[in-house]
Amino acid sequence: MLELYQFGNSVCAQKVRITMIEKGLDWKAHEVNLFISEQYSPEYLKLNPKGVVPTLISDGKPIIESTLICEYLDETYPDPRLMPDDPFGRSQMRLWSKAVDEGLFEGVVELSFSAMFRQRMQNMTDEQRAVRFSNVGDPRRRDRFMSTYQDGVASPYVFHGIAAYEKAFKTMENDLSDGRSWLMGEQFTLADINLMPLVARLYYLDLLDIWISKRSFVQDWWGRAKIRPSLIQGLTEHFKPGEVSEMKEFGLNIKTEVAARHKDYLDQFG
Ligand SMILES: N[C@@H](CCC(=O)N[C@@H](CS)C(=O)NCC(=O)O)C(=O)O
Repeated sequence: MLELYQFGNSVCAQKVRITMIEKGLDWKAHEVNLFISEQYSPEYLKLNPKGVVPTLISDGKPIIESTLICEYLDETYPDPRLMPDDPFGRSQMRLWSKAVDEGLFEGVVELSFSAMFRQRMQNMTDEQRAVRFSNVGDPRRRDRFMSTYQDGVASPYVFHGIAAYEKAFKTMENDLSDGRSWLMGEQFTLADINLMPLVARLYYLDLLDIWISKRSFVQDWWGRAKIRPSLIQGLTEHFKPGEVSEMKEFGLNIKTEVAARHKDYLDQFG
C-alpha cells in the first residue's frame, strides 16, 4: 500500500499526485499542515528529516524528495512509462528535473511567499513569527525565508527565481518549436510533470503572462497540460474554497513589481 504525506497546495506533492494518477495508483493521504508547522513534529521528522513534504511510504519504507519519488514510482509501476526508454532520453528528461530542483523550485517558493505567505506572517504575533523562523532547520532555507519576509519581491532570492523561470521558459520555447506535444517529444514524461505544478502556480497567481505572453509554443504546451485529467485531479481538485481567487488577488498585488524585476533581468542578462 502507498501512503503519501502531503499538503494540498504544495507543488512538490502535486508532482507526486499527478504521477500516481497517471499510473492509476491508489494511495492513502496524510495531510501535514505546513501553516501550523506539522512538518517539524518529531514523528514526521523521523520519516522526513528535512521537515518538508512530500514523503511517500511504500512497503513501509519512507521515500523523500519529489523527483526521486516520481522516478521510484515509474520504476516500480512501469505502466504507462513516464521516462524515455533510452539512457540519452532519460538524461535529457533529468535536465528538467534538475532545473526544477536547482532553481525553479526556489523560484516558485519565493514568489509564492512574497505574494501570499508574507502577508500571513506579517499578521502573526511576534512570538508566533519567532517560532516559525526558529523552526526552519536549515541555514540556507532560513536565509531565503528571512530575506523574502523582509524585502518581498526586492529580495535577491526572488530575482534568482525570476531568472530561473526565464531560462526555463526560453529553453522550453526552443525545444517545443519543432512542433512536439511534450518536452521529450510525443511521449508525456516526468519532465512535463515536473514543470506542470510550477507553471500552474504562476498561472494561478496571474503572473504567467510575464514570461510567456510572446512564447506561443509554451502557451500551447500549457494549454494541453492544464486540461490533462491528472493535473485536474492532482492539483485543481485539491484547492480549498476561495483558494483560487485568493492566489489571483495576492499575485496581482505583486505583479507590477515582478514584471519590473523580470525586465531588469532581461536588461542585464537577456
Ligand atoms: N526538494 C524537496 C522540496 C520539498 C519542499 O521544500 N516542500 C515544501 C512544500 S512544496 C515544504 O514542505 N515546505 C515546508 C517548509 O519549508 O517548512 C522535494 O522536491 O521534495
